[in-house]
Amino acid sequence: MTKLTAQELNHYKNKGYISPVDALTSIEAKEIRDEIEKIEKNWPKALEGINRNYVHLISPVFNKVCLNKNILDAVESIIGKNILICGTTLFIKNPKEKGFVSFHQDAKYIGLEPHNWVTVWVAITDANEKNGCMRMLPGSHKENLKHHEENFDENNLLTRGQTIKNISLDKTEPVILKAGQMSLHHPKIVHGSSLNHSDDRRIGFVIQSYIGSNVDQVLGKMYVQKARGEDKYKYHEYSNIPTELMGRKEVISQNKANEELSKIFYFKSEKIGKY
Ligand SMILES: O=C(O)CCC(=O)C(=O)O
Repeated sequence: MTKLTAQELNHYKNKGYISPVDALTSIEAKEIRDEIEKIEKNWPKALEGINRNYVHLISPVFNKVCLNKNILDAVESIIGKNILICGTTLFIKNPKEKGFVSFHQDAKYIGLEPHNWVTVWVAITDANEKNGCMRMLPGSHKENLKHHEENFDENNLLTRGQTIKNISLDKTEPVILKAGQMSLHHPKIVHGSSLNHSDDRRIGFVIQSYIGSNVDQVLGKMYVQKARGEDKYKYHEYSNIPTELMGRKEVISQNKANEELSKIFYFKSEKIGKY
């Protein structure tokens, strides 16, 4: 059991995130990296743009991560025992590229209400200050949703380049993880990440997010999968479970889900971004 300890849970409640928590073994993390690199080699566009989302629908290996017991035990400590998986995203920063993530709050544009949900960031490679790990502004989850400027910067890995301005870096805390460890963060915590200055990739497999079955999608439609417990609310449509890497059925499911996701991401947006 890796249920969060009382101390870890207090950290989450006070600061809005908890890390590091053990999730996968380093061998399992390497298997995920291999799966990513196999897809990139054989289907070069398959993880690009909007396709970096709902990746658990195209690969049984990714899907298995979402059902990992260590992860679900920790998630259960935060949102309770009725857990749905409602999305995954790969956040990859390659060396020498200029990718960054501006400071933002996840709850701003995602339409998941109430905020009984949590995002799990699983490190597939080590994540540290050199390669642009996430940084959290502790306690910011207790504040309201903030104004975000929509900059659509082409190196910003967020959909609209949504940015909360004037966050002082020295008030933020780095989320340093070894490959296989995870962090869990609150829908309203202010967080972001900077450039990768290392010689290797920085890869996060992000379950975005685990939601309690009482959480509805108020801006559109999301496809879910049951992770644990009961879904007595039945707010969402269920996705197919992948049985084959990049099979026809799998790709159709991902495309359908991403088409709906795009409508949520760009709800009332003046422009459509890269993702
Ligand atoms: O991977 C990153 O650097 C940022 C990811 C992020 O913003 C998130 O998981 O909510």
